[in-house]
Amino acid sequence: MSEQRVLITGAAGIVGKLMRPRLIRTGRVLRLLDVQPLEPAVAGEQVEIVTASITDADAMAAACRDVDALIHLGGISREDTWERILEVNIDGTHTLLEAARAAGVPRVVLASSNHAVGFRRIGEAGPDGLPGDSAPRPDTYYGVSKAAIEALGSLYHSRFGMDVTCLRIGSCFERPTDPRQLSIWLSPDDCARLLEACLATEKPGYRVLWGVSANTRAIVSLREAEEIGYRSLDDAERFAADVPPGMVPEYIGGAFCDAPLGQPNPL
Ligand code: 15L
Repeated sequence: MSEQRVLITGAAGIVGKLMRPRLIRTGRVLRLLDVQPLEPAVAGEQVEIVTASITDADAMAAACRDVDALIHLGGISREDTWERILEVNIDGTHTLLEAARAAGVPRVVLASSNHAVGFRRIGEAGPDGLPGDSAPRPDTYYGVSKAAIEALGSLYHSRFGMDVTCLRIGSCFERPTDPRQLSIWLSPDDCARLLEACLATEKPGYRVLWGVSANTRAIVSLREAEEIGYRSLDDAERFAADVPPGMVPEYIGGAFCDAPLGQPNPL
């Protein structure tokens, strides 16, 4: 059987770094791409390193060559000026999807975010939690860009038959650090499980789903993720005693909902 080549953008970012060791598989080559420098491959690691911006069309055309699946984690990961969000997150994703389409990449996973629906009230959907594909209610320009990324994915699926799964990622860090994250934490191991499900499921079509762990204090639905075979094995609750007490916010986006619009967020 031939090797599977998976292109991961944003590989030097928080989630990208957490995924690198977790997505290594026999028979799989990870093509890791970022504007920032990446650690070179260590012995036995089937890894190709590409230093490039997703806004560079020629570089993306080269990066998408011979790729079986694309995991797009790249871009600005928090609030910034409208110009920067537009250029990097929206235009950059368009440039990348165009390159993927031209190269015939059949399967794409797009990192969306809880901030695409940040102004949805916690609990508004009742005990089953907010569905994975609820209509966008962005909390920032960053959140708008995630809604736009989901829309671009939908367009590329409908026009070109590309399989596109958009993940509304909660808080993907080593551990939750505030009360809101106890509800929307995505453990790194669960993130890798979810990505493996996205890579393995047959004919996913176009989907939008939540990327969170099976947290005791869940506020969003795992139904759509479970439909593609995701099974969470983690729960933020085991860290609850270490999380400083505080108010659970009114909205899913938490502090993003109050952050000054269009101002680079230092967090
Ligand atoms: C995100 O979308 C950000 O990329 C990440 O840095 C966190 O802020 C996360 O959301 C969150 O809401 O915790």
